[in-house]
Amino acid sequence: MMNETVNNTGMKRLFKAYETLVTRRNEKIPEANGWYQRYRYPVITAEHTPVFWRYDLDPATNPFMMERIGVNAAFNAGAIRLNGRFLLVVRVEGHDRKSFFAVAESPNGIDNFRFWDYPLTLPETDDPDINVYDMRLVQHEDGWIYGLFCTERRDSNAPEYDQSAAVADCGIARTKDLLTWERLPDLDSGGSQQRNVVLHPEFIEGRYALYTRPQDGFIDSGTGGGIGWALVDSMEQAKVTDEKILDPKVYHTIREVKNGQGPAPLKTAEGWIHLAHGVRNTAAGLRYVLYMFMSALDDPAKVICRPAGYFMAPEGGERVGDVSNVLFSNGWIATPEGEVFIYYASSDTRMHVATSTLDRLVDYCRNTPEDGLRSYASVQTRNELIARNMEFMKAAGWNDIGGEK
Ligand code: M1P
Repeated sequence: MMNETVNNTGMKRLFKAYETLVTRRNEKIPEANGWYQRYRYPVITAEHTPVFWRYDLDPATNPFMMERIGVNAAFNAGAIRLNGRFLLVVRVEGHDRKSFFAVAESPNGIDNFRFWDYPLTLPETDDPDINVYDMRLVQHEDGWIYGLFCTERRDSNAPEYDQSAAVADCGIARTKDLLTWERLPDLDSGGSQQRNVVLHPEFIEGRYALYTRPQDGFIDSGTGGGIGWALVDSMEQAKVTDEKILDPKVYHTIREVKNGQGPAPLKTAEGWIHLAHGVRNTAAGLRYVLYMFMSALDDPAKVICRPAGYFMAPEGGERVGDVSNVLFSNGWIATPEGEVFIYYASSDTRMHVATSTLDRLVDYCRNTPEDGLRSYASVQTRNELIARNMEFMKAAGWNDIGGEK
């Protein structure tokens, strides 16, 4: 009786704390650069997973009110807007290191995200996945919503003593409602490993188009790498026969080690805008940042604008987590009004949102200078801006500190 009272009180406290967390209003943090606005609070964390996913609520079987199945992190979410609802397919990772997918829904896209009662039941293939993660959701013009994700299995060629060698492939599933999923065969990519494979939302020359990321090893991209492009005849037996790199890794840039397409690109009147992640090495380990580029409307594989450097990099608390110094995005949503919700994860731990508009992102892609790839060229590019501004300030009668005379 004593135990039961303590337990019920404790459980009520847990539920109350949970409600306070998931109903907390988010607040914009003003950004100076005009590209986007960050928000004060992460939109989804491990603590946003329902209490009843983690605790046995029955005092008879859980007299000490202990957590039974812990959740370690909630990150790298795919995103889609369906019937006006903002839906994320979140990568939830248990204490057992296994990731699984779960849908979280919000009425406004910036706060009040709640998970659906059960995680997503993803069917297996004949060769069961050991771990699945990082789903990209695409409403394709064929009428299906596709979820492309990484499926990871132990490398069967590795010697027994090596229990970390893995193989990454692209898993494919489709749905109409995010509730019932049909699993299709994994992408046949002819022997190379694949992560960060993304389906383009429209047919190209009557075929399905994939952004790929061929790599030699599980972590290192080796001779592979770069964002690739492949046309496939069917998603039911998807097979890469011809792949070209549309956005390569480049020495001394934010994507010199590897890169990967983020979510599927957004269509605008001026071209397809892409969000991607770029990885460089540092003495403190790999650093993942987000960058953008634009490709031609009539040929999404032809890059027409390459703004230099990063669009978003980890800041403040975003810098720290299970894999520190990482920003990663595999989901964004554009509304019919042209607002863009960029969902990004920090340090493989939690989800955030930043908001922008299609107009701003197009302007960013069109007018941010390209990387000159040398310090000298960077100075020249900056000097051109300074010189134009000097002329402007002179003509406008501004003094040299920018104040009006
Ligand atoms: O740990 C950072 C990221 O590493 C991988 O991304 P990539 O294949 O580009 O290196 C993925 O495991 C991703 O989930 C993770 O966030």
